[in-house]
Amino acid sequence: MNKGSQQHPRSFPALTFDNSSVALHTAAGEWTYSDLHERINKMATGLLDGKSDLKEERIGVLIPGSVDYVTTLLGIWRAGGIAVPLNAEGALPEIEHSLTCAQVTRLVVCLSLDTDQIVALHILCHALNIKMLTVAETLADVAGKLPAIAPGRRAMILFTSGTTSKPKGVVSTHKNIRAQVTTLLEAWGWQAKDSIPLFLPLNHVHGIVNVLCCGLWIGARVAVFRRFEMDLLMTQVRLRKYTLFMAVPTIYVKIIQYLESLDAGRREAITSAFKSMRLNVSGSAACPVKLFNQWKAMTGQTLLERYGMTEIGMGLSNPYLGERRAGAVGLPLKGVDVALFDDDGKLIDKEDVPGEIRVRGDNVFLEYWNNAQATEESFAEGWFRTGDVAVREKGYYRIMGRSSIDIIKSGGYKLSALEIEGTLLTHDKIAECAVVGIEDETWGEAVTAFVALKAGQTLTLPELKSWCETRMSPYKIPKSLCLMQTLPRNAMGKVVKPDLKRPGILL
Ligand code: MLC
Ligand code: AMP
Repeated sequence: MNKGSQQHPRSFPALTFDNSSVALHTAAGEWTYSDLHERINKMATGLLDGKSDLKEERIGVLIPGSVDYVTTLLGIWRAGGIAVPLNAEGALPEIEHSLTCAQVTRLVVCLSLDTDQIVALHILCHALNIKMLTVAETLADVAGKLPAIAPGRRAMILFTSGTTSKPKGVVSTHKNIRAQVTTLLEAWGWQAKDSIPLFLPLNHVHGIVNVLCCGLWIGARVAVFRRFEMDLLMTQVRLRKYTLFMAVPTIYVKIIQYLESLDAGRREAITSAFKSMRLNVSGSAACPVKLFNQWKAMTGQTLLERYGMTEIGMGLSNPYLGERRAGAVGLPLKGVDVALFDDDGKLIDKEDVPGEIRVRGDNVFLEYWNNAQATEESFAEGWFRTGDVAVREKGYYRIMGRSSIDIIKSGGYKLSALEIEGTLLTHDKIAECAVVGIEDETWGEAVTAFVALKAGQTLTLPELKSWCETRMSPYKIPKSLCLMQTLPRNAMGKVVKPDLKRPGILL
């Protein structure tokens, strides 16, 4: 039978498989689809622990990329729980916020995390009355009966930064995830014979939906890395292990820098391997035209840029077959309604007129967890308001920016300036501060802190960075610090952030 045509009889995830084909390749070994199904079913049975259905219990997942991560995520789905994937490299206060906000009752962790982190997690879980588990101790000896899951049920909560200070929990249903996956399978011609590396963080849709779920749904081979490791990854690329490659622009920038550091022979072995792939995709942040052209010149691959968001999965994509236009994000994916609206909420039907991107469809999330007000505010007449501004030019959408200056995209991560400012303001020496994203070739935007100190105080960047280490994820830590007497404010007393974003401000 044709691999990929065989649907697993369970509802979601409908892994397609033939028993012997490899589903996951990891540093610890390979798992065929049948091994993986068995392991997931044992995990689901273990999580159920005699119950018939987890009934949307929130279960946290704090496991780096591995078979244990996949087993846990899909085990929770299969047992009727809501998976709450967390940033394995996150700072404790951030993990605490996610656990508390999502009302997590059990947390599955991996013992290979740093010992100090495990101890700190133990203390935190104890204080929050959360049971901490490992995969090994949860797996049942034999798989038992598992519940049938209706597609409208909640499956996952992912945390996303917004314009308020703390990240919100985005709730997706099984139906949402199915819609997000199936549209990509068709749009990008996924096949069971595909092979893809997965090195992106596993608490965001790019890694979870676009790579992992798409790969496992179609019956492809997914090579899971614990994190992005250039040498290891490039060795596998050189050995022509992959047909597909999906990454954020920063990763393409870093690969180009890496290739430029190699001698001609080693560089050629890797660039020709990229060339032989079926498809290279870029997304999660704007792909500069310069990068698009550099990648094409170096590897012969025309990057396919697409646009997405945690709340919608993917919305717009350049075509797999057809013109892939530099600097543009293409057209609405099948099954996804996309339209632009002006400031008065009127639909824009003309080309070349910018407006907010709004999205409708089965792909759009259900709600922000426990935050009816934020959910209500983010929809208008059934359309989800992305806060991104775009224009349609010769048929294709082009992203122009975001309606809020307080959202920063750094290396594909969406960050809230207000959240970072809130933490910085708890520093003893800081009187006032404003955080902005300054354009940066590697990161897209680099987190930059403008700070006015309390009288008589001094502060250096290394000092600030080390203070931030236990308080925020590494990628939120300011890359630059600019000390000012006072911050520029308007007549209303509000910091004039556009002034701080002016090119050359840091010189
Ligand atoms: C790491 N650092 C970052 C950073 N990532 N700083 C700013 N922004 C980032 N994104 C810090 C490190 O802590 C370190 O700090 C220094 O930068 C250099 O680290 P590195 O080792 O060179 O970076 P690395 O660990 O390799 O990480 C880079 C990366 C990672 C690009 C691989 O950021 C990444 O995986 N980004 C992808 C995020 C993602 O998946 N987003 C999708 C969201 S979903 P120091 O001080 O120690 O030197 C979404 C929807 C959609 O957006 O459309 O897909
Ligand atoms: P997140 O909330 O982490 O899912 O990030 C989603 C945001 O990433 C979107 O709202 C956009 O601002 C941005 N984004 C995703 N893809 C692109 C792209 N191709 N070009 C520009 N911005 C993008």
